[in-house]
Amino acid sequence: MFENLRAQPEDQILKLMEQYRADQRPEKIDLGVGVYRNSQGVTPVMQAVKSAEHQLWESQQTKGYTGLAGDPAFVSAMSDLVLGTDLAQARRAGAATVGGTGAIRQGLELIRLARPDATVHVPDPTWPNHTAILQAMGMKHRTYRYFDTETGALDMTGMLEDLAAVPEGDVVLLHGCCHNPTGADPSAAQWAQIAATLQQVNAMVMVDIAYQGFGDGIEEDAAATRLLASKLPELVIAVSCSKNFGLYRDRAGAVLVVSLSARHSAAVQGNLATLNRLAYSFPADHGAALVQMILSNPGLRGEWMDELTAMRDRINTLRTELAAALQRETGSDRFAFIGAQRGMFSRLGITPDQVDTLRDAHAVYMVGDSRMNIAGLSMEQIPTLARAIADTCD
Ligand code: PLP
Ligand code: TYF
Repeated sequence: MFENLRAQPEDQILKLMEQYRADQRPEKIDLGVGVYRNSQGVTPVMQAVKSAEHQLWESQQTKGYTGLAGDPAFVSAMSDLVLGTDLAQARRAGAATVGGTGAIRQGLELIRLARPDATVHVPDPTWPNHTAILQAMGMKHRTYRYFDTETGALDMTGMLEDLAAVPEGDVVLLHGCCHNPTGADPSAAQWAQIAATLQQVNAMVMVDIAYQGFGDGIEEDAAATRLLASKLPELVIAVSCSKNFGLYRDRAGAVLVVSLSARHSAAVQGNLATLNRLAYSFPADHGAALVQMILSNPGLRGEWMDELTAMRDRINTLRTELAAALQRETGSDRFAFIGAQRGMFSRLGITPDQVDTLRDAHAVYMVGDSRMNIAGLSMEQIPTLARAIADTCD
């Protein structure tokens, strides 16, 4: 029967990761997969995570099953981290998932159960997995304008026009902060306009938030999601702990749902538990347990916040320095947006051929759409990178 299988399209980001590993040139620079690296090029286990693991090893009495929605204490801690404490608890539901990707999948499954015919509107561009998952699920989807490739900034006019035309009951997917792949986020004032438009059209909104704490801070990066939760009757949120807790392979994440009333929340909660059961019964708990311990222990939480701040500061310093180096090398402000944007990613705005040249001639690896993972850089690599980019773009 397996002769019937067709080859699946590869994930371009993960393919690039393999290519980079195989490259023997010592000067190679990896701006591909979205993984944070410190100044030594290492993706570290955070100290707060190490401490929590130590404590967990000492205190954990059982590895017996949690619940279908995972440990409620983890979900509640994540809910407060993302939504704050103002929103009524009775309107909240949620489940632990297998990473942020699992949260996206379960959130979309929930939406499909509630409204099988809805079209999901995603930003152009978006994280390629969004479209791949929607495609695999057979859900209708289309894009809304988001990014101005000329200026490297948000296309606010286009975005608002497209969102205003979303049919009632359709789904709009937004990146809560640190947009992947562009690094272009709406300002607070723009988020207010977006929220007002979504209210008007009565769309079902889903927020994907995978980089809380990587932009301007834990509270700042959650502001847009909290605004939407305060204005809209319903909201689905897919949260990842991969980046901000450095738990990539432990697969910690949560799907959070805000609904109109306690009655709706109970129905949502039951459906989320069933969706987990149908996919993998119980979600993984090790990473979730660490996150729950860190968030509920003031000492660990403080340590985690400090480490996260250092990561954010490093990325933002790299942004400033790279923008300045590119200004010097090119004698233009063409790449100034890199300094102003937030999160791991920016799109350089060069052609696929130029991306190939950077890889072949300069051992610089970035995704084909010219997305760079700024967090993959070291300060020492900036002059070389800026020269290679200036060379290639001449
Ligand atoms: N959403 C976005 C926009 C991402 O970039 C990622 C990638 O890490 C995720 C969700 C989910 O990541 P994970 O499944 O590793 O938690
Ligand atoms: O966009 C990125 O690079 C990260 C990591 O299938 C990632 O979000 C990339 C591809 C993928 C899963 C995670």
